[in-house]
Amino acid sequence: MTASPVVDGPGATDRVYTFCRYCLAACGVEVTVEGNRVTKIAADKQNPHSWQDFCAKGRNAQQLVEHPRRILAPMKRVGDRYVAAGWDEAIADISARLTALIATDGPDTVGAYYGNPAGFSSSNLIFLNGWLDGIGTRSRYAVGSVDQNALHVVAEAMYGSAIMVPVSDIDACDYFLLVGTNPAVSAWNWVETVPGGWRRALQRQRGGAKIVVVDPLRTESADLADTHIAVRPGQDWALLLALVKVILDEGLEHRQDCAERVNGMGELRALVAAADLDDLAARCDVPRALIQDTARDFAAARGAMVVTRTGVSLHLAGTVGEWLGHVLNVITGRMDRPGGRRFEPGYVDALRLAGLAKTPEHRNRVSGRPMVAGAHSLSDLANEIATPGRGRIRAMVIDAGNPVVSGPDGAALDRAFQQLDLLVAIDFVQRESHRHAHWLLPAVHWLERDDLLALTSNMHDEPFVQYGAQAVQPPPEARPEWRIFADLAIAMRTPLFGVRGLNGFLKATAALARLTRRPGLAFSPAWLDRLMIATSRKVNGRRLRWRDLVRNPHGLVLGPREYGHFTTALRTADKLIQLAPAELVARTRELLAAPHPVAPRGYPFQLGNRRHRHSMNSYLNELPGLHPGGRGNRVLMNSDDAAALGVADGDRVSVFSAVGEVELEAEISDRPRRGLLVLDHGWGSRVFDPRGSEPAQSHGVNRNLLIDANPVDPLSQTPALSSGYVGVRRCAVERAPTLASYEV
Ligand SMILES: Nc1nc2c(c(=O)[nH]1)N[C@H]1C(S)=C(S)[C@@H](COP(=O)(O)OP(=O)(O)OC[C@H]3O[C@@H](n4cnc5c(=O)[nH]c(N)nc54)[C@H](O)[C@@H]3O)O[C@H]1N2
Ligand SMILES: Nc1nc2c(c(=O)[nH]1)N[C@H]1C(S)=C(S)[C@@H](COP(=O)(O)OP(=O)(O)OC[C@H]3O[C@@H](n4cnc5c(=O)[nH]c(N)nc54)[C@H](O)[C@@H]3O)O[C@H]1N2
Ligand code: SF4
Ligand SMILES: [Mo]
Repeated sequence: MTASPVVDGPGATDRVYTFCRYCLAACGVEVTVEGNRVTKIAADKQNPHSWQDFCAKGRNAQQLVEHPRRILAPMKRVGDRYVAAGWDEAIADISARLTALIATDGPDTVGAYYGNPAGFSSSNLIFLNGWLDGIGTRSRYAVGSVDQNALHVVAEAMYGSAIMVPVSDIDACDYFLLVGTNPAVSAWNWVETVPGGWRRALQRQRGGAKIVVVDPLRTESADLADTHIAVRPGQDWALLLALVKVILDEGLEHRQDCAERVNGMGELRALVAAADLDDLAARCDVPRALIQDTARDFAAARGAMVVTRTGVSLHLAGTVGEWLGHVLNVITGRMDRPGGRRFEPGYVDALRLAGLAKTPEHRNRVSGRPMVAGAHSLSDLANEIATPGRGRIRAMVIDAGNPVVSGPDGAALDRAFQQLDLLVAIDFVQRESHRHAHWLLPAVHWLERDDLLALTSNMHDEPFVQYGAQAVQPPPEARPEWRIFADLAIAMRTPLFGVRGLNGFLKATAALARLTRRPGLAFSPAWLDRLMIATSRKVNGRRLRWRDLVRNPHGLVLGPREYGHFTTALRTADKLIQLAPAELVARTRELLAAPHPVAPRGYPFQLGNRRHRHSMNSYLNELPGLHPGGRGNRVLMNSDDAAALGVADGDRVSVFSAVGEVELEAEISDRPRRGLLVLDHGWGSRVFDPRGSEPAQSHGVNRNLLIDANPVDPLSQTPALSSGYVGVRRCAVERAPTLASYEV
């Protein structure tokens, strides 16, 4: 299907029903379009799945579409300026330069990084990987190492598939143990779609359910919780292991599930026997009695779930923390039971399809680290570019990402990008990570494209399908990523997906469309969407048809939530949940044997993170409709810590670590626990003006300049993004904001 916006009534004003693709909440939206301009975006109250949810980011989505600095045509760097060029020139130049590099240095010389928004397009990643497969490069980097890798590692080890993610069954839950998540702001999403999740949890609370929030910061979610546990940053693993220990020591486990559904109960018991409750309580700095009460209440609740998210994963022991969250759900019988965590099969068998994709195996030259979930760690990227030798990355494509800001030690990555022979950025505007780009390629916004997110249909908390319809036409020279990768593959004569003949097929359909003047004959990802539906699995006994999508622009709930799919979906050899995978047990023993955490000399604080309701990681925070003050981020300090250092609210302070330093305003509060500074990530990313000559704009500071890329969690390869050690001092003299740590 090409764009077939659903139009409500005749005339110049159209109404298109689609869904927001900024975050996984996937809120249904009603878009009012006048003459190819979006004039209003409202919540789609007729969306049967997500009608309760919507936020200002979705409401203002057209601001990015109409960004005054939007890249409208391919832009080529000439000296220190950019000039607009045509697509033919862009594709010919990029492909010639890549082909020449590969001829001398081999395929791994071409690297790619994709960021979070790439996953919200139905075709972007498929074609990015298809292109990289054709080239044969293993220099693949992704957002996972600064986001959800811990979950992939745990899901692979316990359930046999990196994408077998259990979803929250909120409306039957009586006890929510929320660890390292602030759903009041981030909309209950991290690899699951639970529209209105926080609102629904609060509704359960009004009916008697308990909400426990584990977070070193008293967040908006903690304010409304029944209990707030201010854990020491990075030590959730110790808290969760202690909870598991109390449950097993006191015989509170779900006997039947532990006997019939799991493998590894003996190893788990041996592990907890080796741990001491007082030692664990001291590590996470949570009173022993509170741990015991929490474990008993959790085990006794009728419906209960542990939810672990980025507050758990972005640390050096994040994978163990993530694992123990799953263990707690499994041993108390929460998997696939009302109020716990279900497996939603979705209308396509994503687990099977993911199993078919070939994932390259590779170890990085410099660190020797293998890939996790098909990609290397961002912590490795700067070294792989900067270190000479065969296999060195000399060309990079950044697809929908801002790794200098979202990853650790941005200054080192920025320096490395400057050394590249070729840097290509595919985005709407030129941000911090793109500043050394040789080519800026204009992308298409979700309001400008159709998406069927079939491969994440198993992440919705009820069986649901909606076609993400295009609302407006993109600027004439903007192109969807799939087309850029297909054109590059054709120009480089590298077979897409490594399959000979595919390039020729795409070329032939395009030629036929030109000849017959029927654009619909040219290949487009809509063909894949149709294929997904044609080969979809039955949901609630019913097979989906394409016309169901067309006739239901608000989306279609495909029947009630079902229980009972979890065990059949397991992809482990014995069809059991692997409760105690060897590498996780070994890593936990290592953590137990290590001394208790102490801050290094000179860096007595830990740097926590929070998100802003109106930002999406490093983007949307420059938009005046979302951030009217344009003020940027401030560092939140505990009032006792501030008093001890003589810092007052509004003072300028310098926050520094072994790798960087930033200067910004302090905000004094009793919300963070002592020893914690909280600085939201995503800020301090400049937006450049490649079409004009206006100065770069930026708000706030990039707190990830303070994060050492090493060490990493050995299992997820995630650095200590939310527990790095820092120092803070009051600035002696008032100075204008600086971008001190980048070489400007
Ligand atoms: N300290 C700390 N660091 C963190 C986190 C944290 O909590 N603390 N969170 C981490 C997490 S969870 C994430 S997901 C990452 C995010 O890391 P990234 O994904 O690398 O960064 P984003 O800020 O999401 O930048 C996305 C870029 O994609 C562009 N874009 C948006 N839509 C599209 C599109 O459709 N096509 C194209 N081509 N471009 C598009 C935007 O303009 C923007 O430049 O950051 C991580 N970093
Ligand atoms: N408004 C908004 N919504 C978003 C995003 C956004 O940028 N803005 N990003 C989206 C993305 S990409 C993602 S991945 C999700 C993330 O969703 P969440 O993981 O819920 O993200 P946060 O809101 O950052 O909540 C993480 C919480 O962990 C806490 N924390 C930090 N360190 C620790 C620790 O050691 N232990 C514990 N227990 N807690 C800790 C922080 O204080 C913070 O409150 O949100 C999505 N939704
Ligand atoms: S950004 Fe806001 S409107 Fe868009 S999907 Fe997420 S919560 Fe919904
Ligand atoms: Mo994320």
